[in-house]
Amino acid sequence: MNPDVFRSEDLRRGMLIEVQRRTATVIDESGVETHCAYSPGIRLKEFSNFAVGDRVEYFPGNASQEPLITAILPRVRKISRPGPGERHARELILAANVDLLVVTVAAAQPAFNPRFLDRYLAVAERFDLEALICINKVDLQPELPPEAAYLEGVGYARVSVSAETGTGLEELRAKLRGRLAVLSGPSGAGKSSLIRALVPGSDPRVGEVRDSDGKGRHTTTTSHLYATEDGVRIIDTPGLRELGLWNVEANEVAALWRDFRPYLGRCRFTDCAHRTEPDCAIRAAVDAGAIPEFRLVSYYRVLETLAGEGERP
Ligand SMILES: Nc1nc2c(ncn2[C@@H]2O[C@H](COP(=O)(O)OP(=O)(O)O)[C@@H](O)[C@H]2O)c(=O)[nH]1
Ligand SMILES: [Mg+2]
Ligand SMILES: [Zn+2]
Repeated sequence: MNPDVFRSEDLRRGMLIEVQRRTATVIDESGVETHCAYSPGIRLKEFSNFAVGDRVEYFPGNASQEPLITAILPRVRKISRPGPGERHARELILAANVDLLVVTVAAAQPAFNPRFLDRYLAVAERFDLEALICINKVDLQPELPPEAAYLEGVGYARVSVSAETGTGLEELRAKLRGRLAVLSGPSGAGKSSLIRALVPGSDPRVGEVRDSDGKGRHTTTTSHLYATEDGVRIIDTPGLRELGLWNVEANEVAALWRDFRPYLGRCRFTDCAHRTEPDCAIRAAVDAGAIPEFRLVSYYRVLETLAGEGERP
């Protein structure tokens, strides 16, 4: 790259909506997309460290110079996980600058399961993100599950929608507007269908629900940020879909359960795991009906996952 080819006043600012190995797509304020290469300086310093949602400075291109990303601007937040396989120690950034985690679960097909909600809400707490519970497929089951109503009571916002019929989508749009949201939730919950419904002209592949077990198939492969003219910006990332509590110690988990917090530090043992220890304040709260049993069960499931006992909902 020849620095004489463009002047600093030619540089613009935008946000990464898709990141590939050698190129990335940037969107500007007015929704114009530019496919850019990385300037050599950036590639050396920060190669493989860009994420969807990152704000960048870029040269939009001219007759003698292809579009180039020239700088990455400071991030306010990131969602990351350990890298795959032998690169485990290396951080993989799934999304940057996100300020809302949309936790999508189905009201039916697959059957409503509060454990998924609890896990993703814990992810939101872990990354210090606001969470929005999104109950999809209300066309199949319009009744609000009591567990979702309880979670609303402890302070999590909730919308009930149908990607199929359009119910609740306007309310969802209103809650997304002005935010940078990331879509999470188990396979088959309807994430791709919601993107298609929210973002005109988008085409995330929508999986089939397998008849045998009712679970959806994995179809999304790369993270993508979808932006609409009416101010909705939402990231679909495969890395978050199955779940993610990474780099969390067992003794940090209980604090991710928002309703457990008032009781923490009140158990007889300071290192109480709230399992079988005597005089446990959390279990006492469950026994007294102040915390519903399902919250304790999903907390135990996450502890088991961390202990390497495998993942199950
Ligand atoms: N009845 C009904 N089916 C839906 C709704 N949203 C998605 N589906 C179906 O659920 C299945 C999984 O949807 P998909 O968007 O691929 O889920 P994802 O795995 O979370 O991306 C597909 O067969 C969709 O057609 C909905 O609101 N109502
Ligand atoms: Mg999908
Ligand atoms: Zn305890």
